[in-house]
Amino acid sequence: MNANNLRFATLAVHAGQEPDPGAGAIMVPIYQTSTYVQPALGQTHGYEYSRVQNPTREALEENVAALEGARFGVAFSSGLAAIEAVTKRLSSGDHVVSEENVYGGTHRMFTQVLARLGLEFTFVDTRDPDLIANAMRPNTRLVLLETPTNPMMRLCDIQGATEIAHEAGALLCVDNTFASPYNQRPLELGADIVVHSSTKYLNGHSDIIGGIVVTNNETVHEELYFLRKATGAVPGPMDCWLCLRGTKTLHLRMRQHNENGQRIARFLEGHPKIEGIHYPGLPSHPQHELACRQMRGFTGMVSVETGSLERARALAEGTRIFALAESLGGVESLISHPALMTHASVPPQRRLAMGISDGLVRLSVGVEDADDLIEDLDQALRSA
Ligand code: P1T
Repeated sequence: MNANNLRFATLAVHAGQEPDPGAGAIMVPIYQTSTYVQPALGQTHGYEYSRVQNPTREALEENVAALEGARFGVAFSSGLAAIEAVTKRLSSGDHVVSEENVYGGTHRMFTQVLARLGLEFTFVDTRDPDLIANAMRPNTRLVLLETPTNPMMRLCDIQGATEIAHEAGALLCVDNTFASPYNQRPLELGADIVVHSSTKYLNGHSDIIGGIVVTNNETVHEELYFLRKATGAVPGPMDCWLCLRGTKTLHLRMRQHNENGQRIARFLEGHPKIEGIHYPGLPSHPQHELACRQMRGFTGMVSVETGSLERARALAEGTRIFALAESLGGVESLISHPALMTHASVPPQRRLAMGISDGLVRLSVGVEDADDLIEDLDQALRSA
C-alpha cells in the first residue's frame, strides 16, 4: 500500500497491515516466537531472532510511522526506553537542551541516570525561544521538547525551536505523547525525531506499556535500530499487536477525547471551586493562538488548580467515574495529582517553579458521555 496518497483514517486502519501471506488472515498475526528456523546455514527468511526482528513489531512500526508522516519507526518496551534510546545516540560530554516540564520520569532518567554517565542537560522553559537559543552550546546535539507538556499543558513552537536547534547543529526531538499524531505531526513542522509513550493515546486502552520513535532521517533510524538490538529494550509481540489494534481507532478516539476535553475544560473554567485551568483549546490559554496553528485538536488532557492540597485530595478521591490513577490517554477517564504521583521524583522546588503546586489536579478525559463526566466532577467539587 502506498501510504503517500492516503489519509489519516485509512492509514490508521491499514498501514503496515497486508493480509498474512500464509493463511490470508486479515489481522496481523501475533508472531509469539523468540527465534526463527533457518532453512540452511547462513540462510534465513529475513528473520533470525526476535530481539532483532519480529513481523508483528514491524507492522506496528510501519503503522505509527505512516500516522506521523515518517519513513521509519522503531518500537521499544516503554516510552522511557524510547527516549533513552534517542539520548543514547549521544556520547559522554554531549549536551542536551530539554523542556523543563517534561514527564517526571523523563526528568529523573536525565538527572539521575544519564547525567551520571557523562551526558549534560540544561532544562529550560521552551515556551520562550530566547531561552532555548541561550542554552545552546557548541556540544549541544539534541533539543528535546514535550508539547503539550505534562502536566502544565504548556506549548512550544515546534517550527521555531527546530530552526534554533538546526542553526546550532543539533537535532530536534518532540515527545508527542500528549498530542498524538492525530492532533499534531511534528515532522511536518521540521522536527527530526518524534517519540511516544505508546502506553497512552496510541494504544488507548490502558493495557500495555510501550514506546516508539519515528523519523525521516535514515542515519538516526539505523542508529536507533542498532541501539535497540545492542541494548535490548524490545516490546513483546502481544503488546505490539494490542497497540496495533489501538491505532486502528486512533482517529475515532481522538475526536471524542478532543470534544470531551473541550467541554470539560469549559465547564471547569467557570466553576467557583477552580482557581485556574490549563487547556490549550480555551481562548484564555496564553498560547491558544499557537495551539490553533500547530495542533488540529487539543486532546483530553486538562489540568486544574484547586488552591490547596486538601481540595485537590477531595476532588481526586471524590470522583466516581474518573479513576484515581497514573497514566493517561485511555478510553476511560483518569484523575491524578502530579505533585504526589507522576512528578513526585522531581525536586519540590523545581516542581513549584514549573507551577506544579500541591493544589494541581490532572484529568485524562476519556471517551465516556461528557454529561456523565461533568456531573461526576460537579458532585466531587461540591464536597471539595
Ligand atoms: O510510562 P512510559 O511508557 O515509559 O512513558 C513515559 C512517558 C513519556 N513521555 C510522556 C509525555 C509521558 O507522559 C510518559 C509517562 N507518563 C505517565 C505515566 C503519566 O501518568 O504522566
